[in-house]
Amino acid sequence: MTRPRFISPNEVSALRTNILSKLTYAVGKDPDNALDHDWFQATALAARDYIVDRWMSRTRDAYRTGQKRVYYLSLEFLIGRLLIDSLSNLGILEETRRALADLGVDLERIRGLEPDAALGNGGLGRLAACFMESMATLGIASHGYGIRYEHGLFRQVIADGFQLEQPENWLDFGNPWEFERAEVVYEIGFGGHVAPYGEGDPRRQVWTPGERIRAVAYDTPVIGWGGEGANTLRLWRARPLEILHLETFNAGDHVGAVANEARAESISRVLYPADSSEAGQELRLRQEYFFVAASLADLTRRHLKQHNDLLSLPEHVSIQLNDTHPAIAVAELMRLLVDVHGIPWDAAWSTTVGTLSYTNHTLLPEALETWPVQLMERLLPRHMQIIYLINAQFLDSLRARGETDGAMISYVSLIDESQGRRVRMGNLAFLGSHSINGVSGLHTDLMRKTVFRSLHRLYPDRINNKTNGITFRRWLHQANPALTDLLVDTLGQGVLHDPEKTLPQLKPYANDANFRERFALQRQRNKDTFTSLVKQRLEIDLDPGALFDVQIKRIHEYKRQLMNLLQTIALYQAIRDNPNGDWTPRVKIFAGKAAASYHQAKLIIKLANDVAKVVNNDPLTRDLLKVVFLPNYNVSLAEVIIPAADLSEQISTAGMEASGTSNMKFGLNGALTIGTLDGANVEMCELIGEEHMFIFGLKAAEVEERQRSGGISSDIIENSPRLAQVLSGLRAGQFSPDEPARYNSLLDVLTWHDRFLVCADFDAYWDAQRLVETRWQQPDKWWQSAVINTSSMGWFSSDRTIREYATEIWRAL
Ligand code: 26V
Repeated sequence: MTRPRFISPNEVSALRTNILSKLTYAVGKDPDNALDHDWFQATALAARDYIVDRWMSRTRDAYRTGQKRVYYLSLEFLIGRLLIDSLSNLGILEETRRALADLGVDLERIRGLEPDAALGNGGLGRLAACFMESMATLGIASHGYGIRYEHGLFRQVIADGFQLEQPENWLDFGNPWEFERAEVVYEIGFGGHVAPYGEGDPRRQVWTPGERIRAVAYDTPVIGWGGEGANTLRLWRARPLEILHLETFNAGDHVGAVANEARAESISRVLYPADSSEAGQELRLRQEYFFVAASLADLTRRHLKQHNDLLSLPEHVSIQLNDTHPAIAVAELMRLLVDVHGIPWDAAWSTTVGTLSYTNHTLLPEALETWPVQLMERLLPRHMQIIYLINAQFLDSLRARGETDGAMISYVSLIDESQGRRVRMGNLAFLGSHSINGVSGLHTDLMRKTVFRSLHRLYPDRINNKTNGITFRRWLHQANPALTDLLVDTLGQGVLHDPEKTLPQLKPYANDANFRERFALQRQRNKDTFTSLVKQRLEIDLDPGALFDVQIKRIHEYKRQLMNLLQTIALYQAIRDNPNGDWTPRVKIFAGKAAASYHQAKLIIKLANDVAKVVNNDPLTRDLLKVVFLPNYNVSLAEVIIPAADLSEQISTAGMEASGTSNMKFGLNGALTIGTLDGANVEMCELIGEEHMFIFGLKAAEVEERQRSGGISSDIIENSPRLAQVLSGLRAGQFSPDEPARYNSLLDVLTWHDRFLVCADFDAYWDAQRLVETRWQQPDKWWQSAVINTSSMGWFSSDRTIREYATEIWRAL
């Protein structure tokens, strides 16, 4: 297949020379002694040179044209590996492969040596990474701002079926993609005291922090598709003002002399490995303020250099807050405008609101951020004052409008008085932004009706929807070259450049038996690759002809991996009861990490491993059912699993998954979805057609209705013999003979506090799974649906999502 070319003709030999020269002069190795890792470094550095040329010319253009700038503030960027991404976007992947082959090096072998940049927990962080790539592709002048965590998301090790967390040391061998900017440094303050500025508006104050640290910039260029656009991901590292306290050292206290350093650096030491637990820890708040303060200082400096007036900020700058994690930006921007630059309060407020916009990613009450007022007062005394001022102004305006409903007023207040006094970061982000968006149609609708219902009534134009998307460059071109080749063969190169327009043209091929066969063949190759990976990592033999049924995502009760496992047990019991029945051979594949402190989620991982142990060793079911839990789920593993999946499990309790993005990745790669009408599944269903998916279960409105009755499931269990049998097997220790009571807590929750309605949806899920089998047994129909899935996914390109942000929120295109 011919791939687009973006660089000069003699590229293979030029690349070979460049790689060799990097190996010699940058890595310091002789080709004869170079290890694979050295070759990886040399190749990455050579690729980086090509990126840098474009990056610099893009950066110059952005200055010259005065293009509007977009800043994406996110505590997470789940980037994964960059080598293939960069080569592929530059259009030199095949050329590099050949250049390396000439040097006796296999690109496939060295690509696996790059550590994943796992600077995120899950969907929210991966979305930020997809967005960065799309913004570069669309030529939007943007910066991502975040933290350069020394340790990304923990490495998950499974020992005796339990999750253990180990530190992830992604920087151990250096990071060839980044540039340290030792000269781009800002001082960040904490604590201290606040005093009036002097005469004039008392709302202007002077903050004297009691503690200061430094934020140092590290830049990673992000190259867009076609190598045209390139933007910057600027991550901050925390450093002490003074590394070594010489007096202390000289006095003989050698450890105390570097205490400063340890305290400052702890801020960028590690990514918070939870995606929904009670926030409230001081270090997390320090992280949030640290990166927001550094980013705002940096972007206002850049703005002033070009426009020398901060009142024009909204005209030239858009700042997108990725969830409430950077919401302190509302108070920090006010502080910069009012205290530092002397701008009158009201003008500062409209500048702030005109510049900021906020994306909400969850409605789960336990994941909505609030901070204790006391902690805020201690760590960020000036910001707390500003928050009080914003609140007072807001509540006064409500009273002036004649609002008298006390319950409503206390609900929209920035201060939650119900459980100790806490600052509601969601309300702060809402008031300080001109746009508040959800990430799927259903989610946005629920935002208007639930968490933000009162604020929505007060500001009916602010909430809007931007359904998530994924970058096809990573999730199709790189992850699934076999399918990509087939699509290019069939539809031409246009499918690479403009899949939104071109992919729908694939639809008629669903009825072409010859095409379906080719489509099934690429899947089979991916399944073979995955089968060898499982054999190599877990010593489990899979039948590559079986139906590969996959659920990979963070482990969370609302995502209902437990419901999937209970089904697996039900199926196992049913096969055992009738081993000669007409069963469809299946492999149930799971992967995902649980927050270290999330007990129930960790127990679900243990259950998956316990079930696997029993099922995989039962000679009666051996050829029909296998269960696999792959340790250490990350972006790179997803890139191997998704192209090999036949069935995608998207089975969250309706109304709880804001969007989901793996649902889109699976659909694009031609897997069929079994799922609830939740998040972006709803839009997928509209575009793909319900007949090509397996939709089941309670709808969001029904969930809400049923939850009001309290989550007692004993009657449901009584009326479902299949579920009852599963639960009594578990209760009797069928999967934990060494500790029969191991799952009692899970069972009790299911029976008496089934908040996620696992029991209520169990039978409907069983029936949907039987329809899956019926379809699988008719390959023509299965592959017809698979092709229709792929052909319908063009709209879910993150280019579409970013175009919507750019035109409707940022006004940057
Ligand atoms: C919350 C917290 C709170 C405690 C400290 C650490 C932490 C880290 C992350 C979060 C945010 C969780 C929200 C989230 O990840 N939402 C996911 O966003 C995806 C992209 O929009 C979306 O597809 C998923 O449905 C949604 O769950």
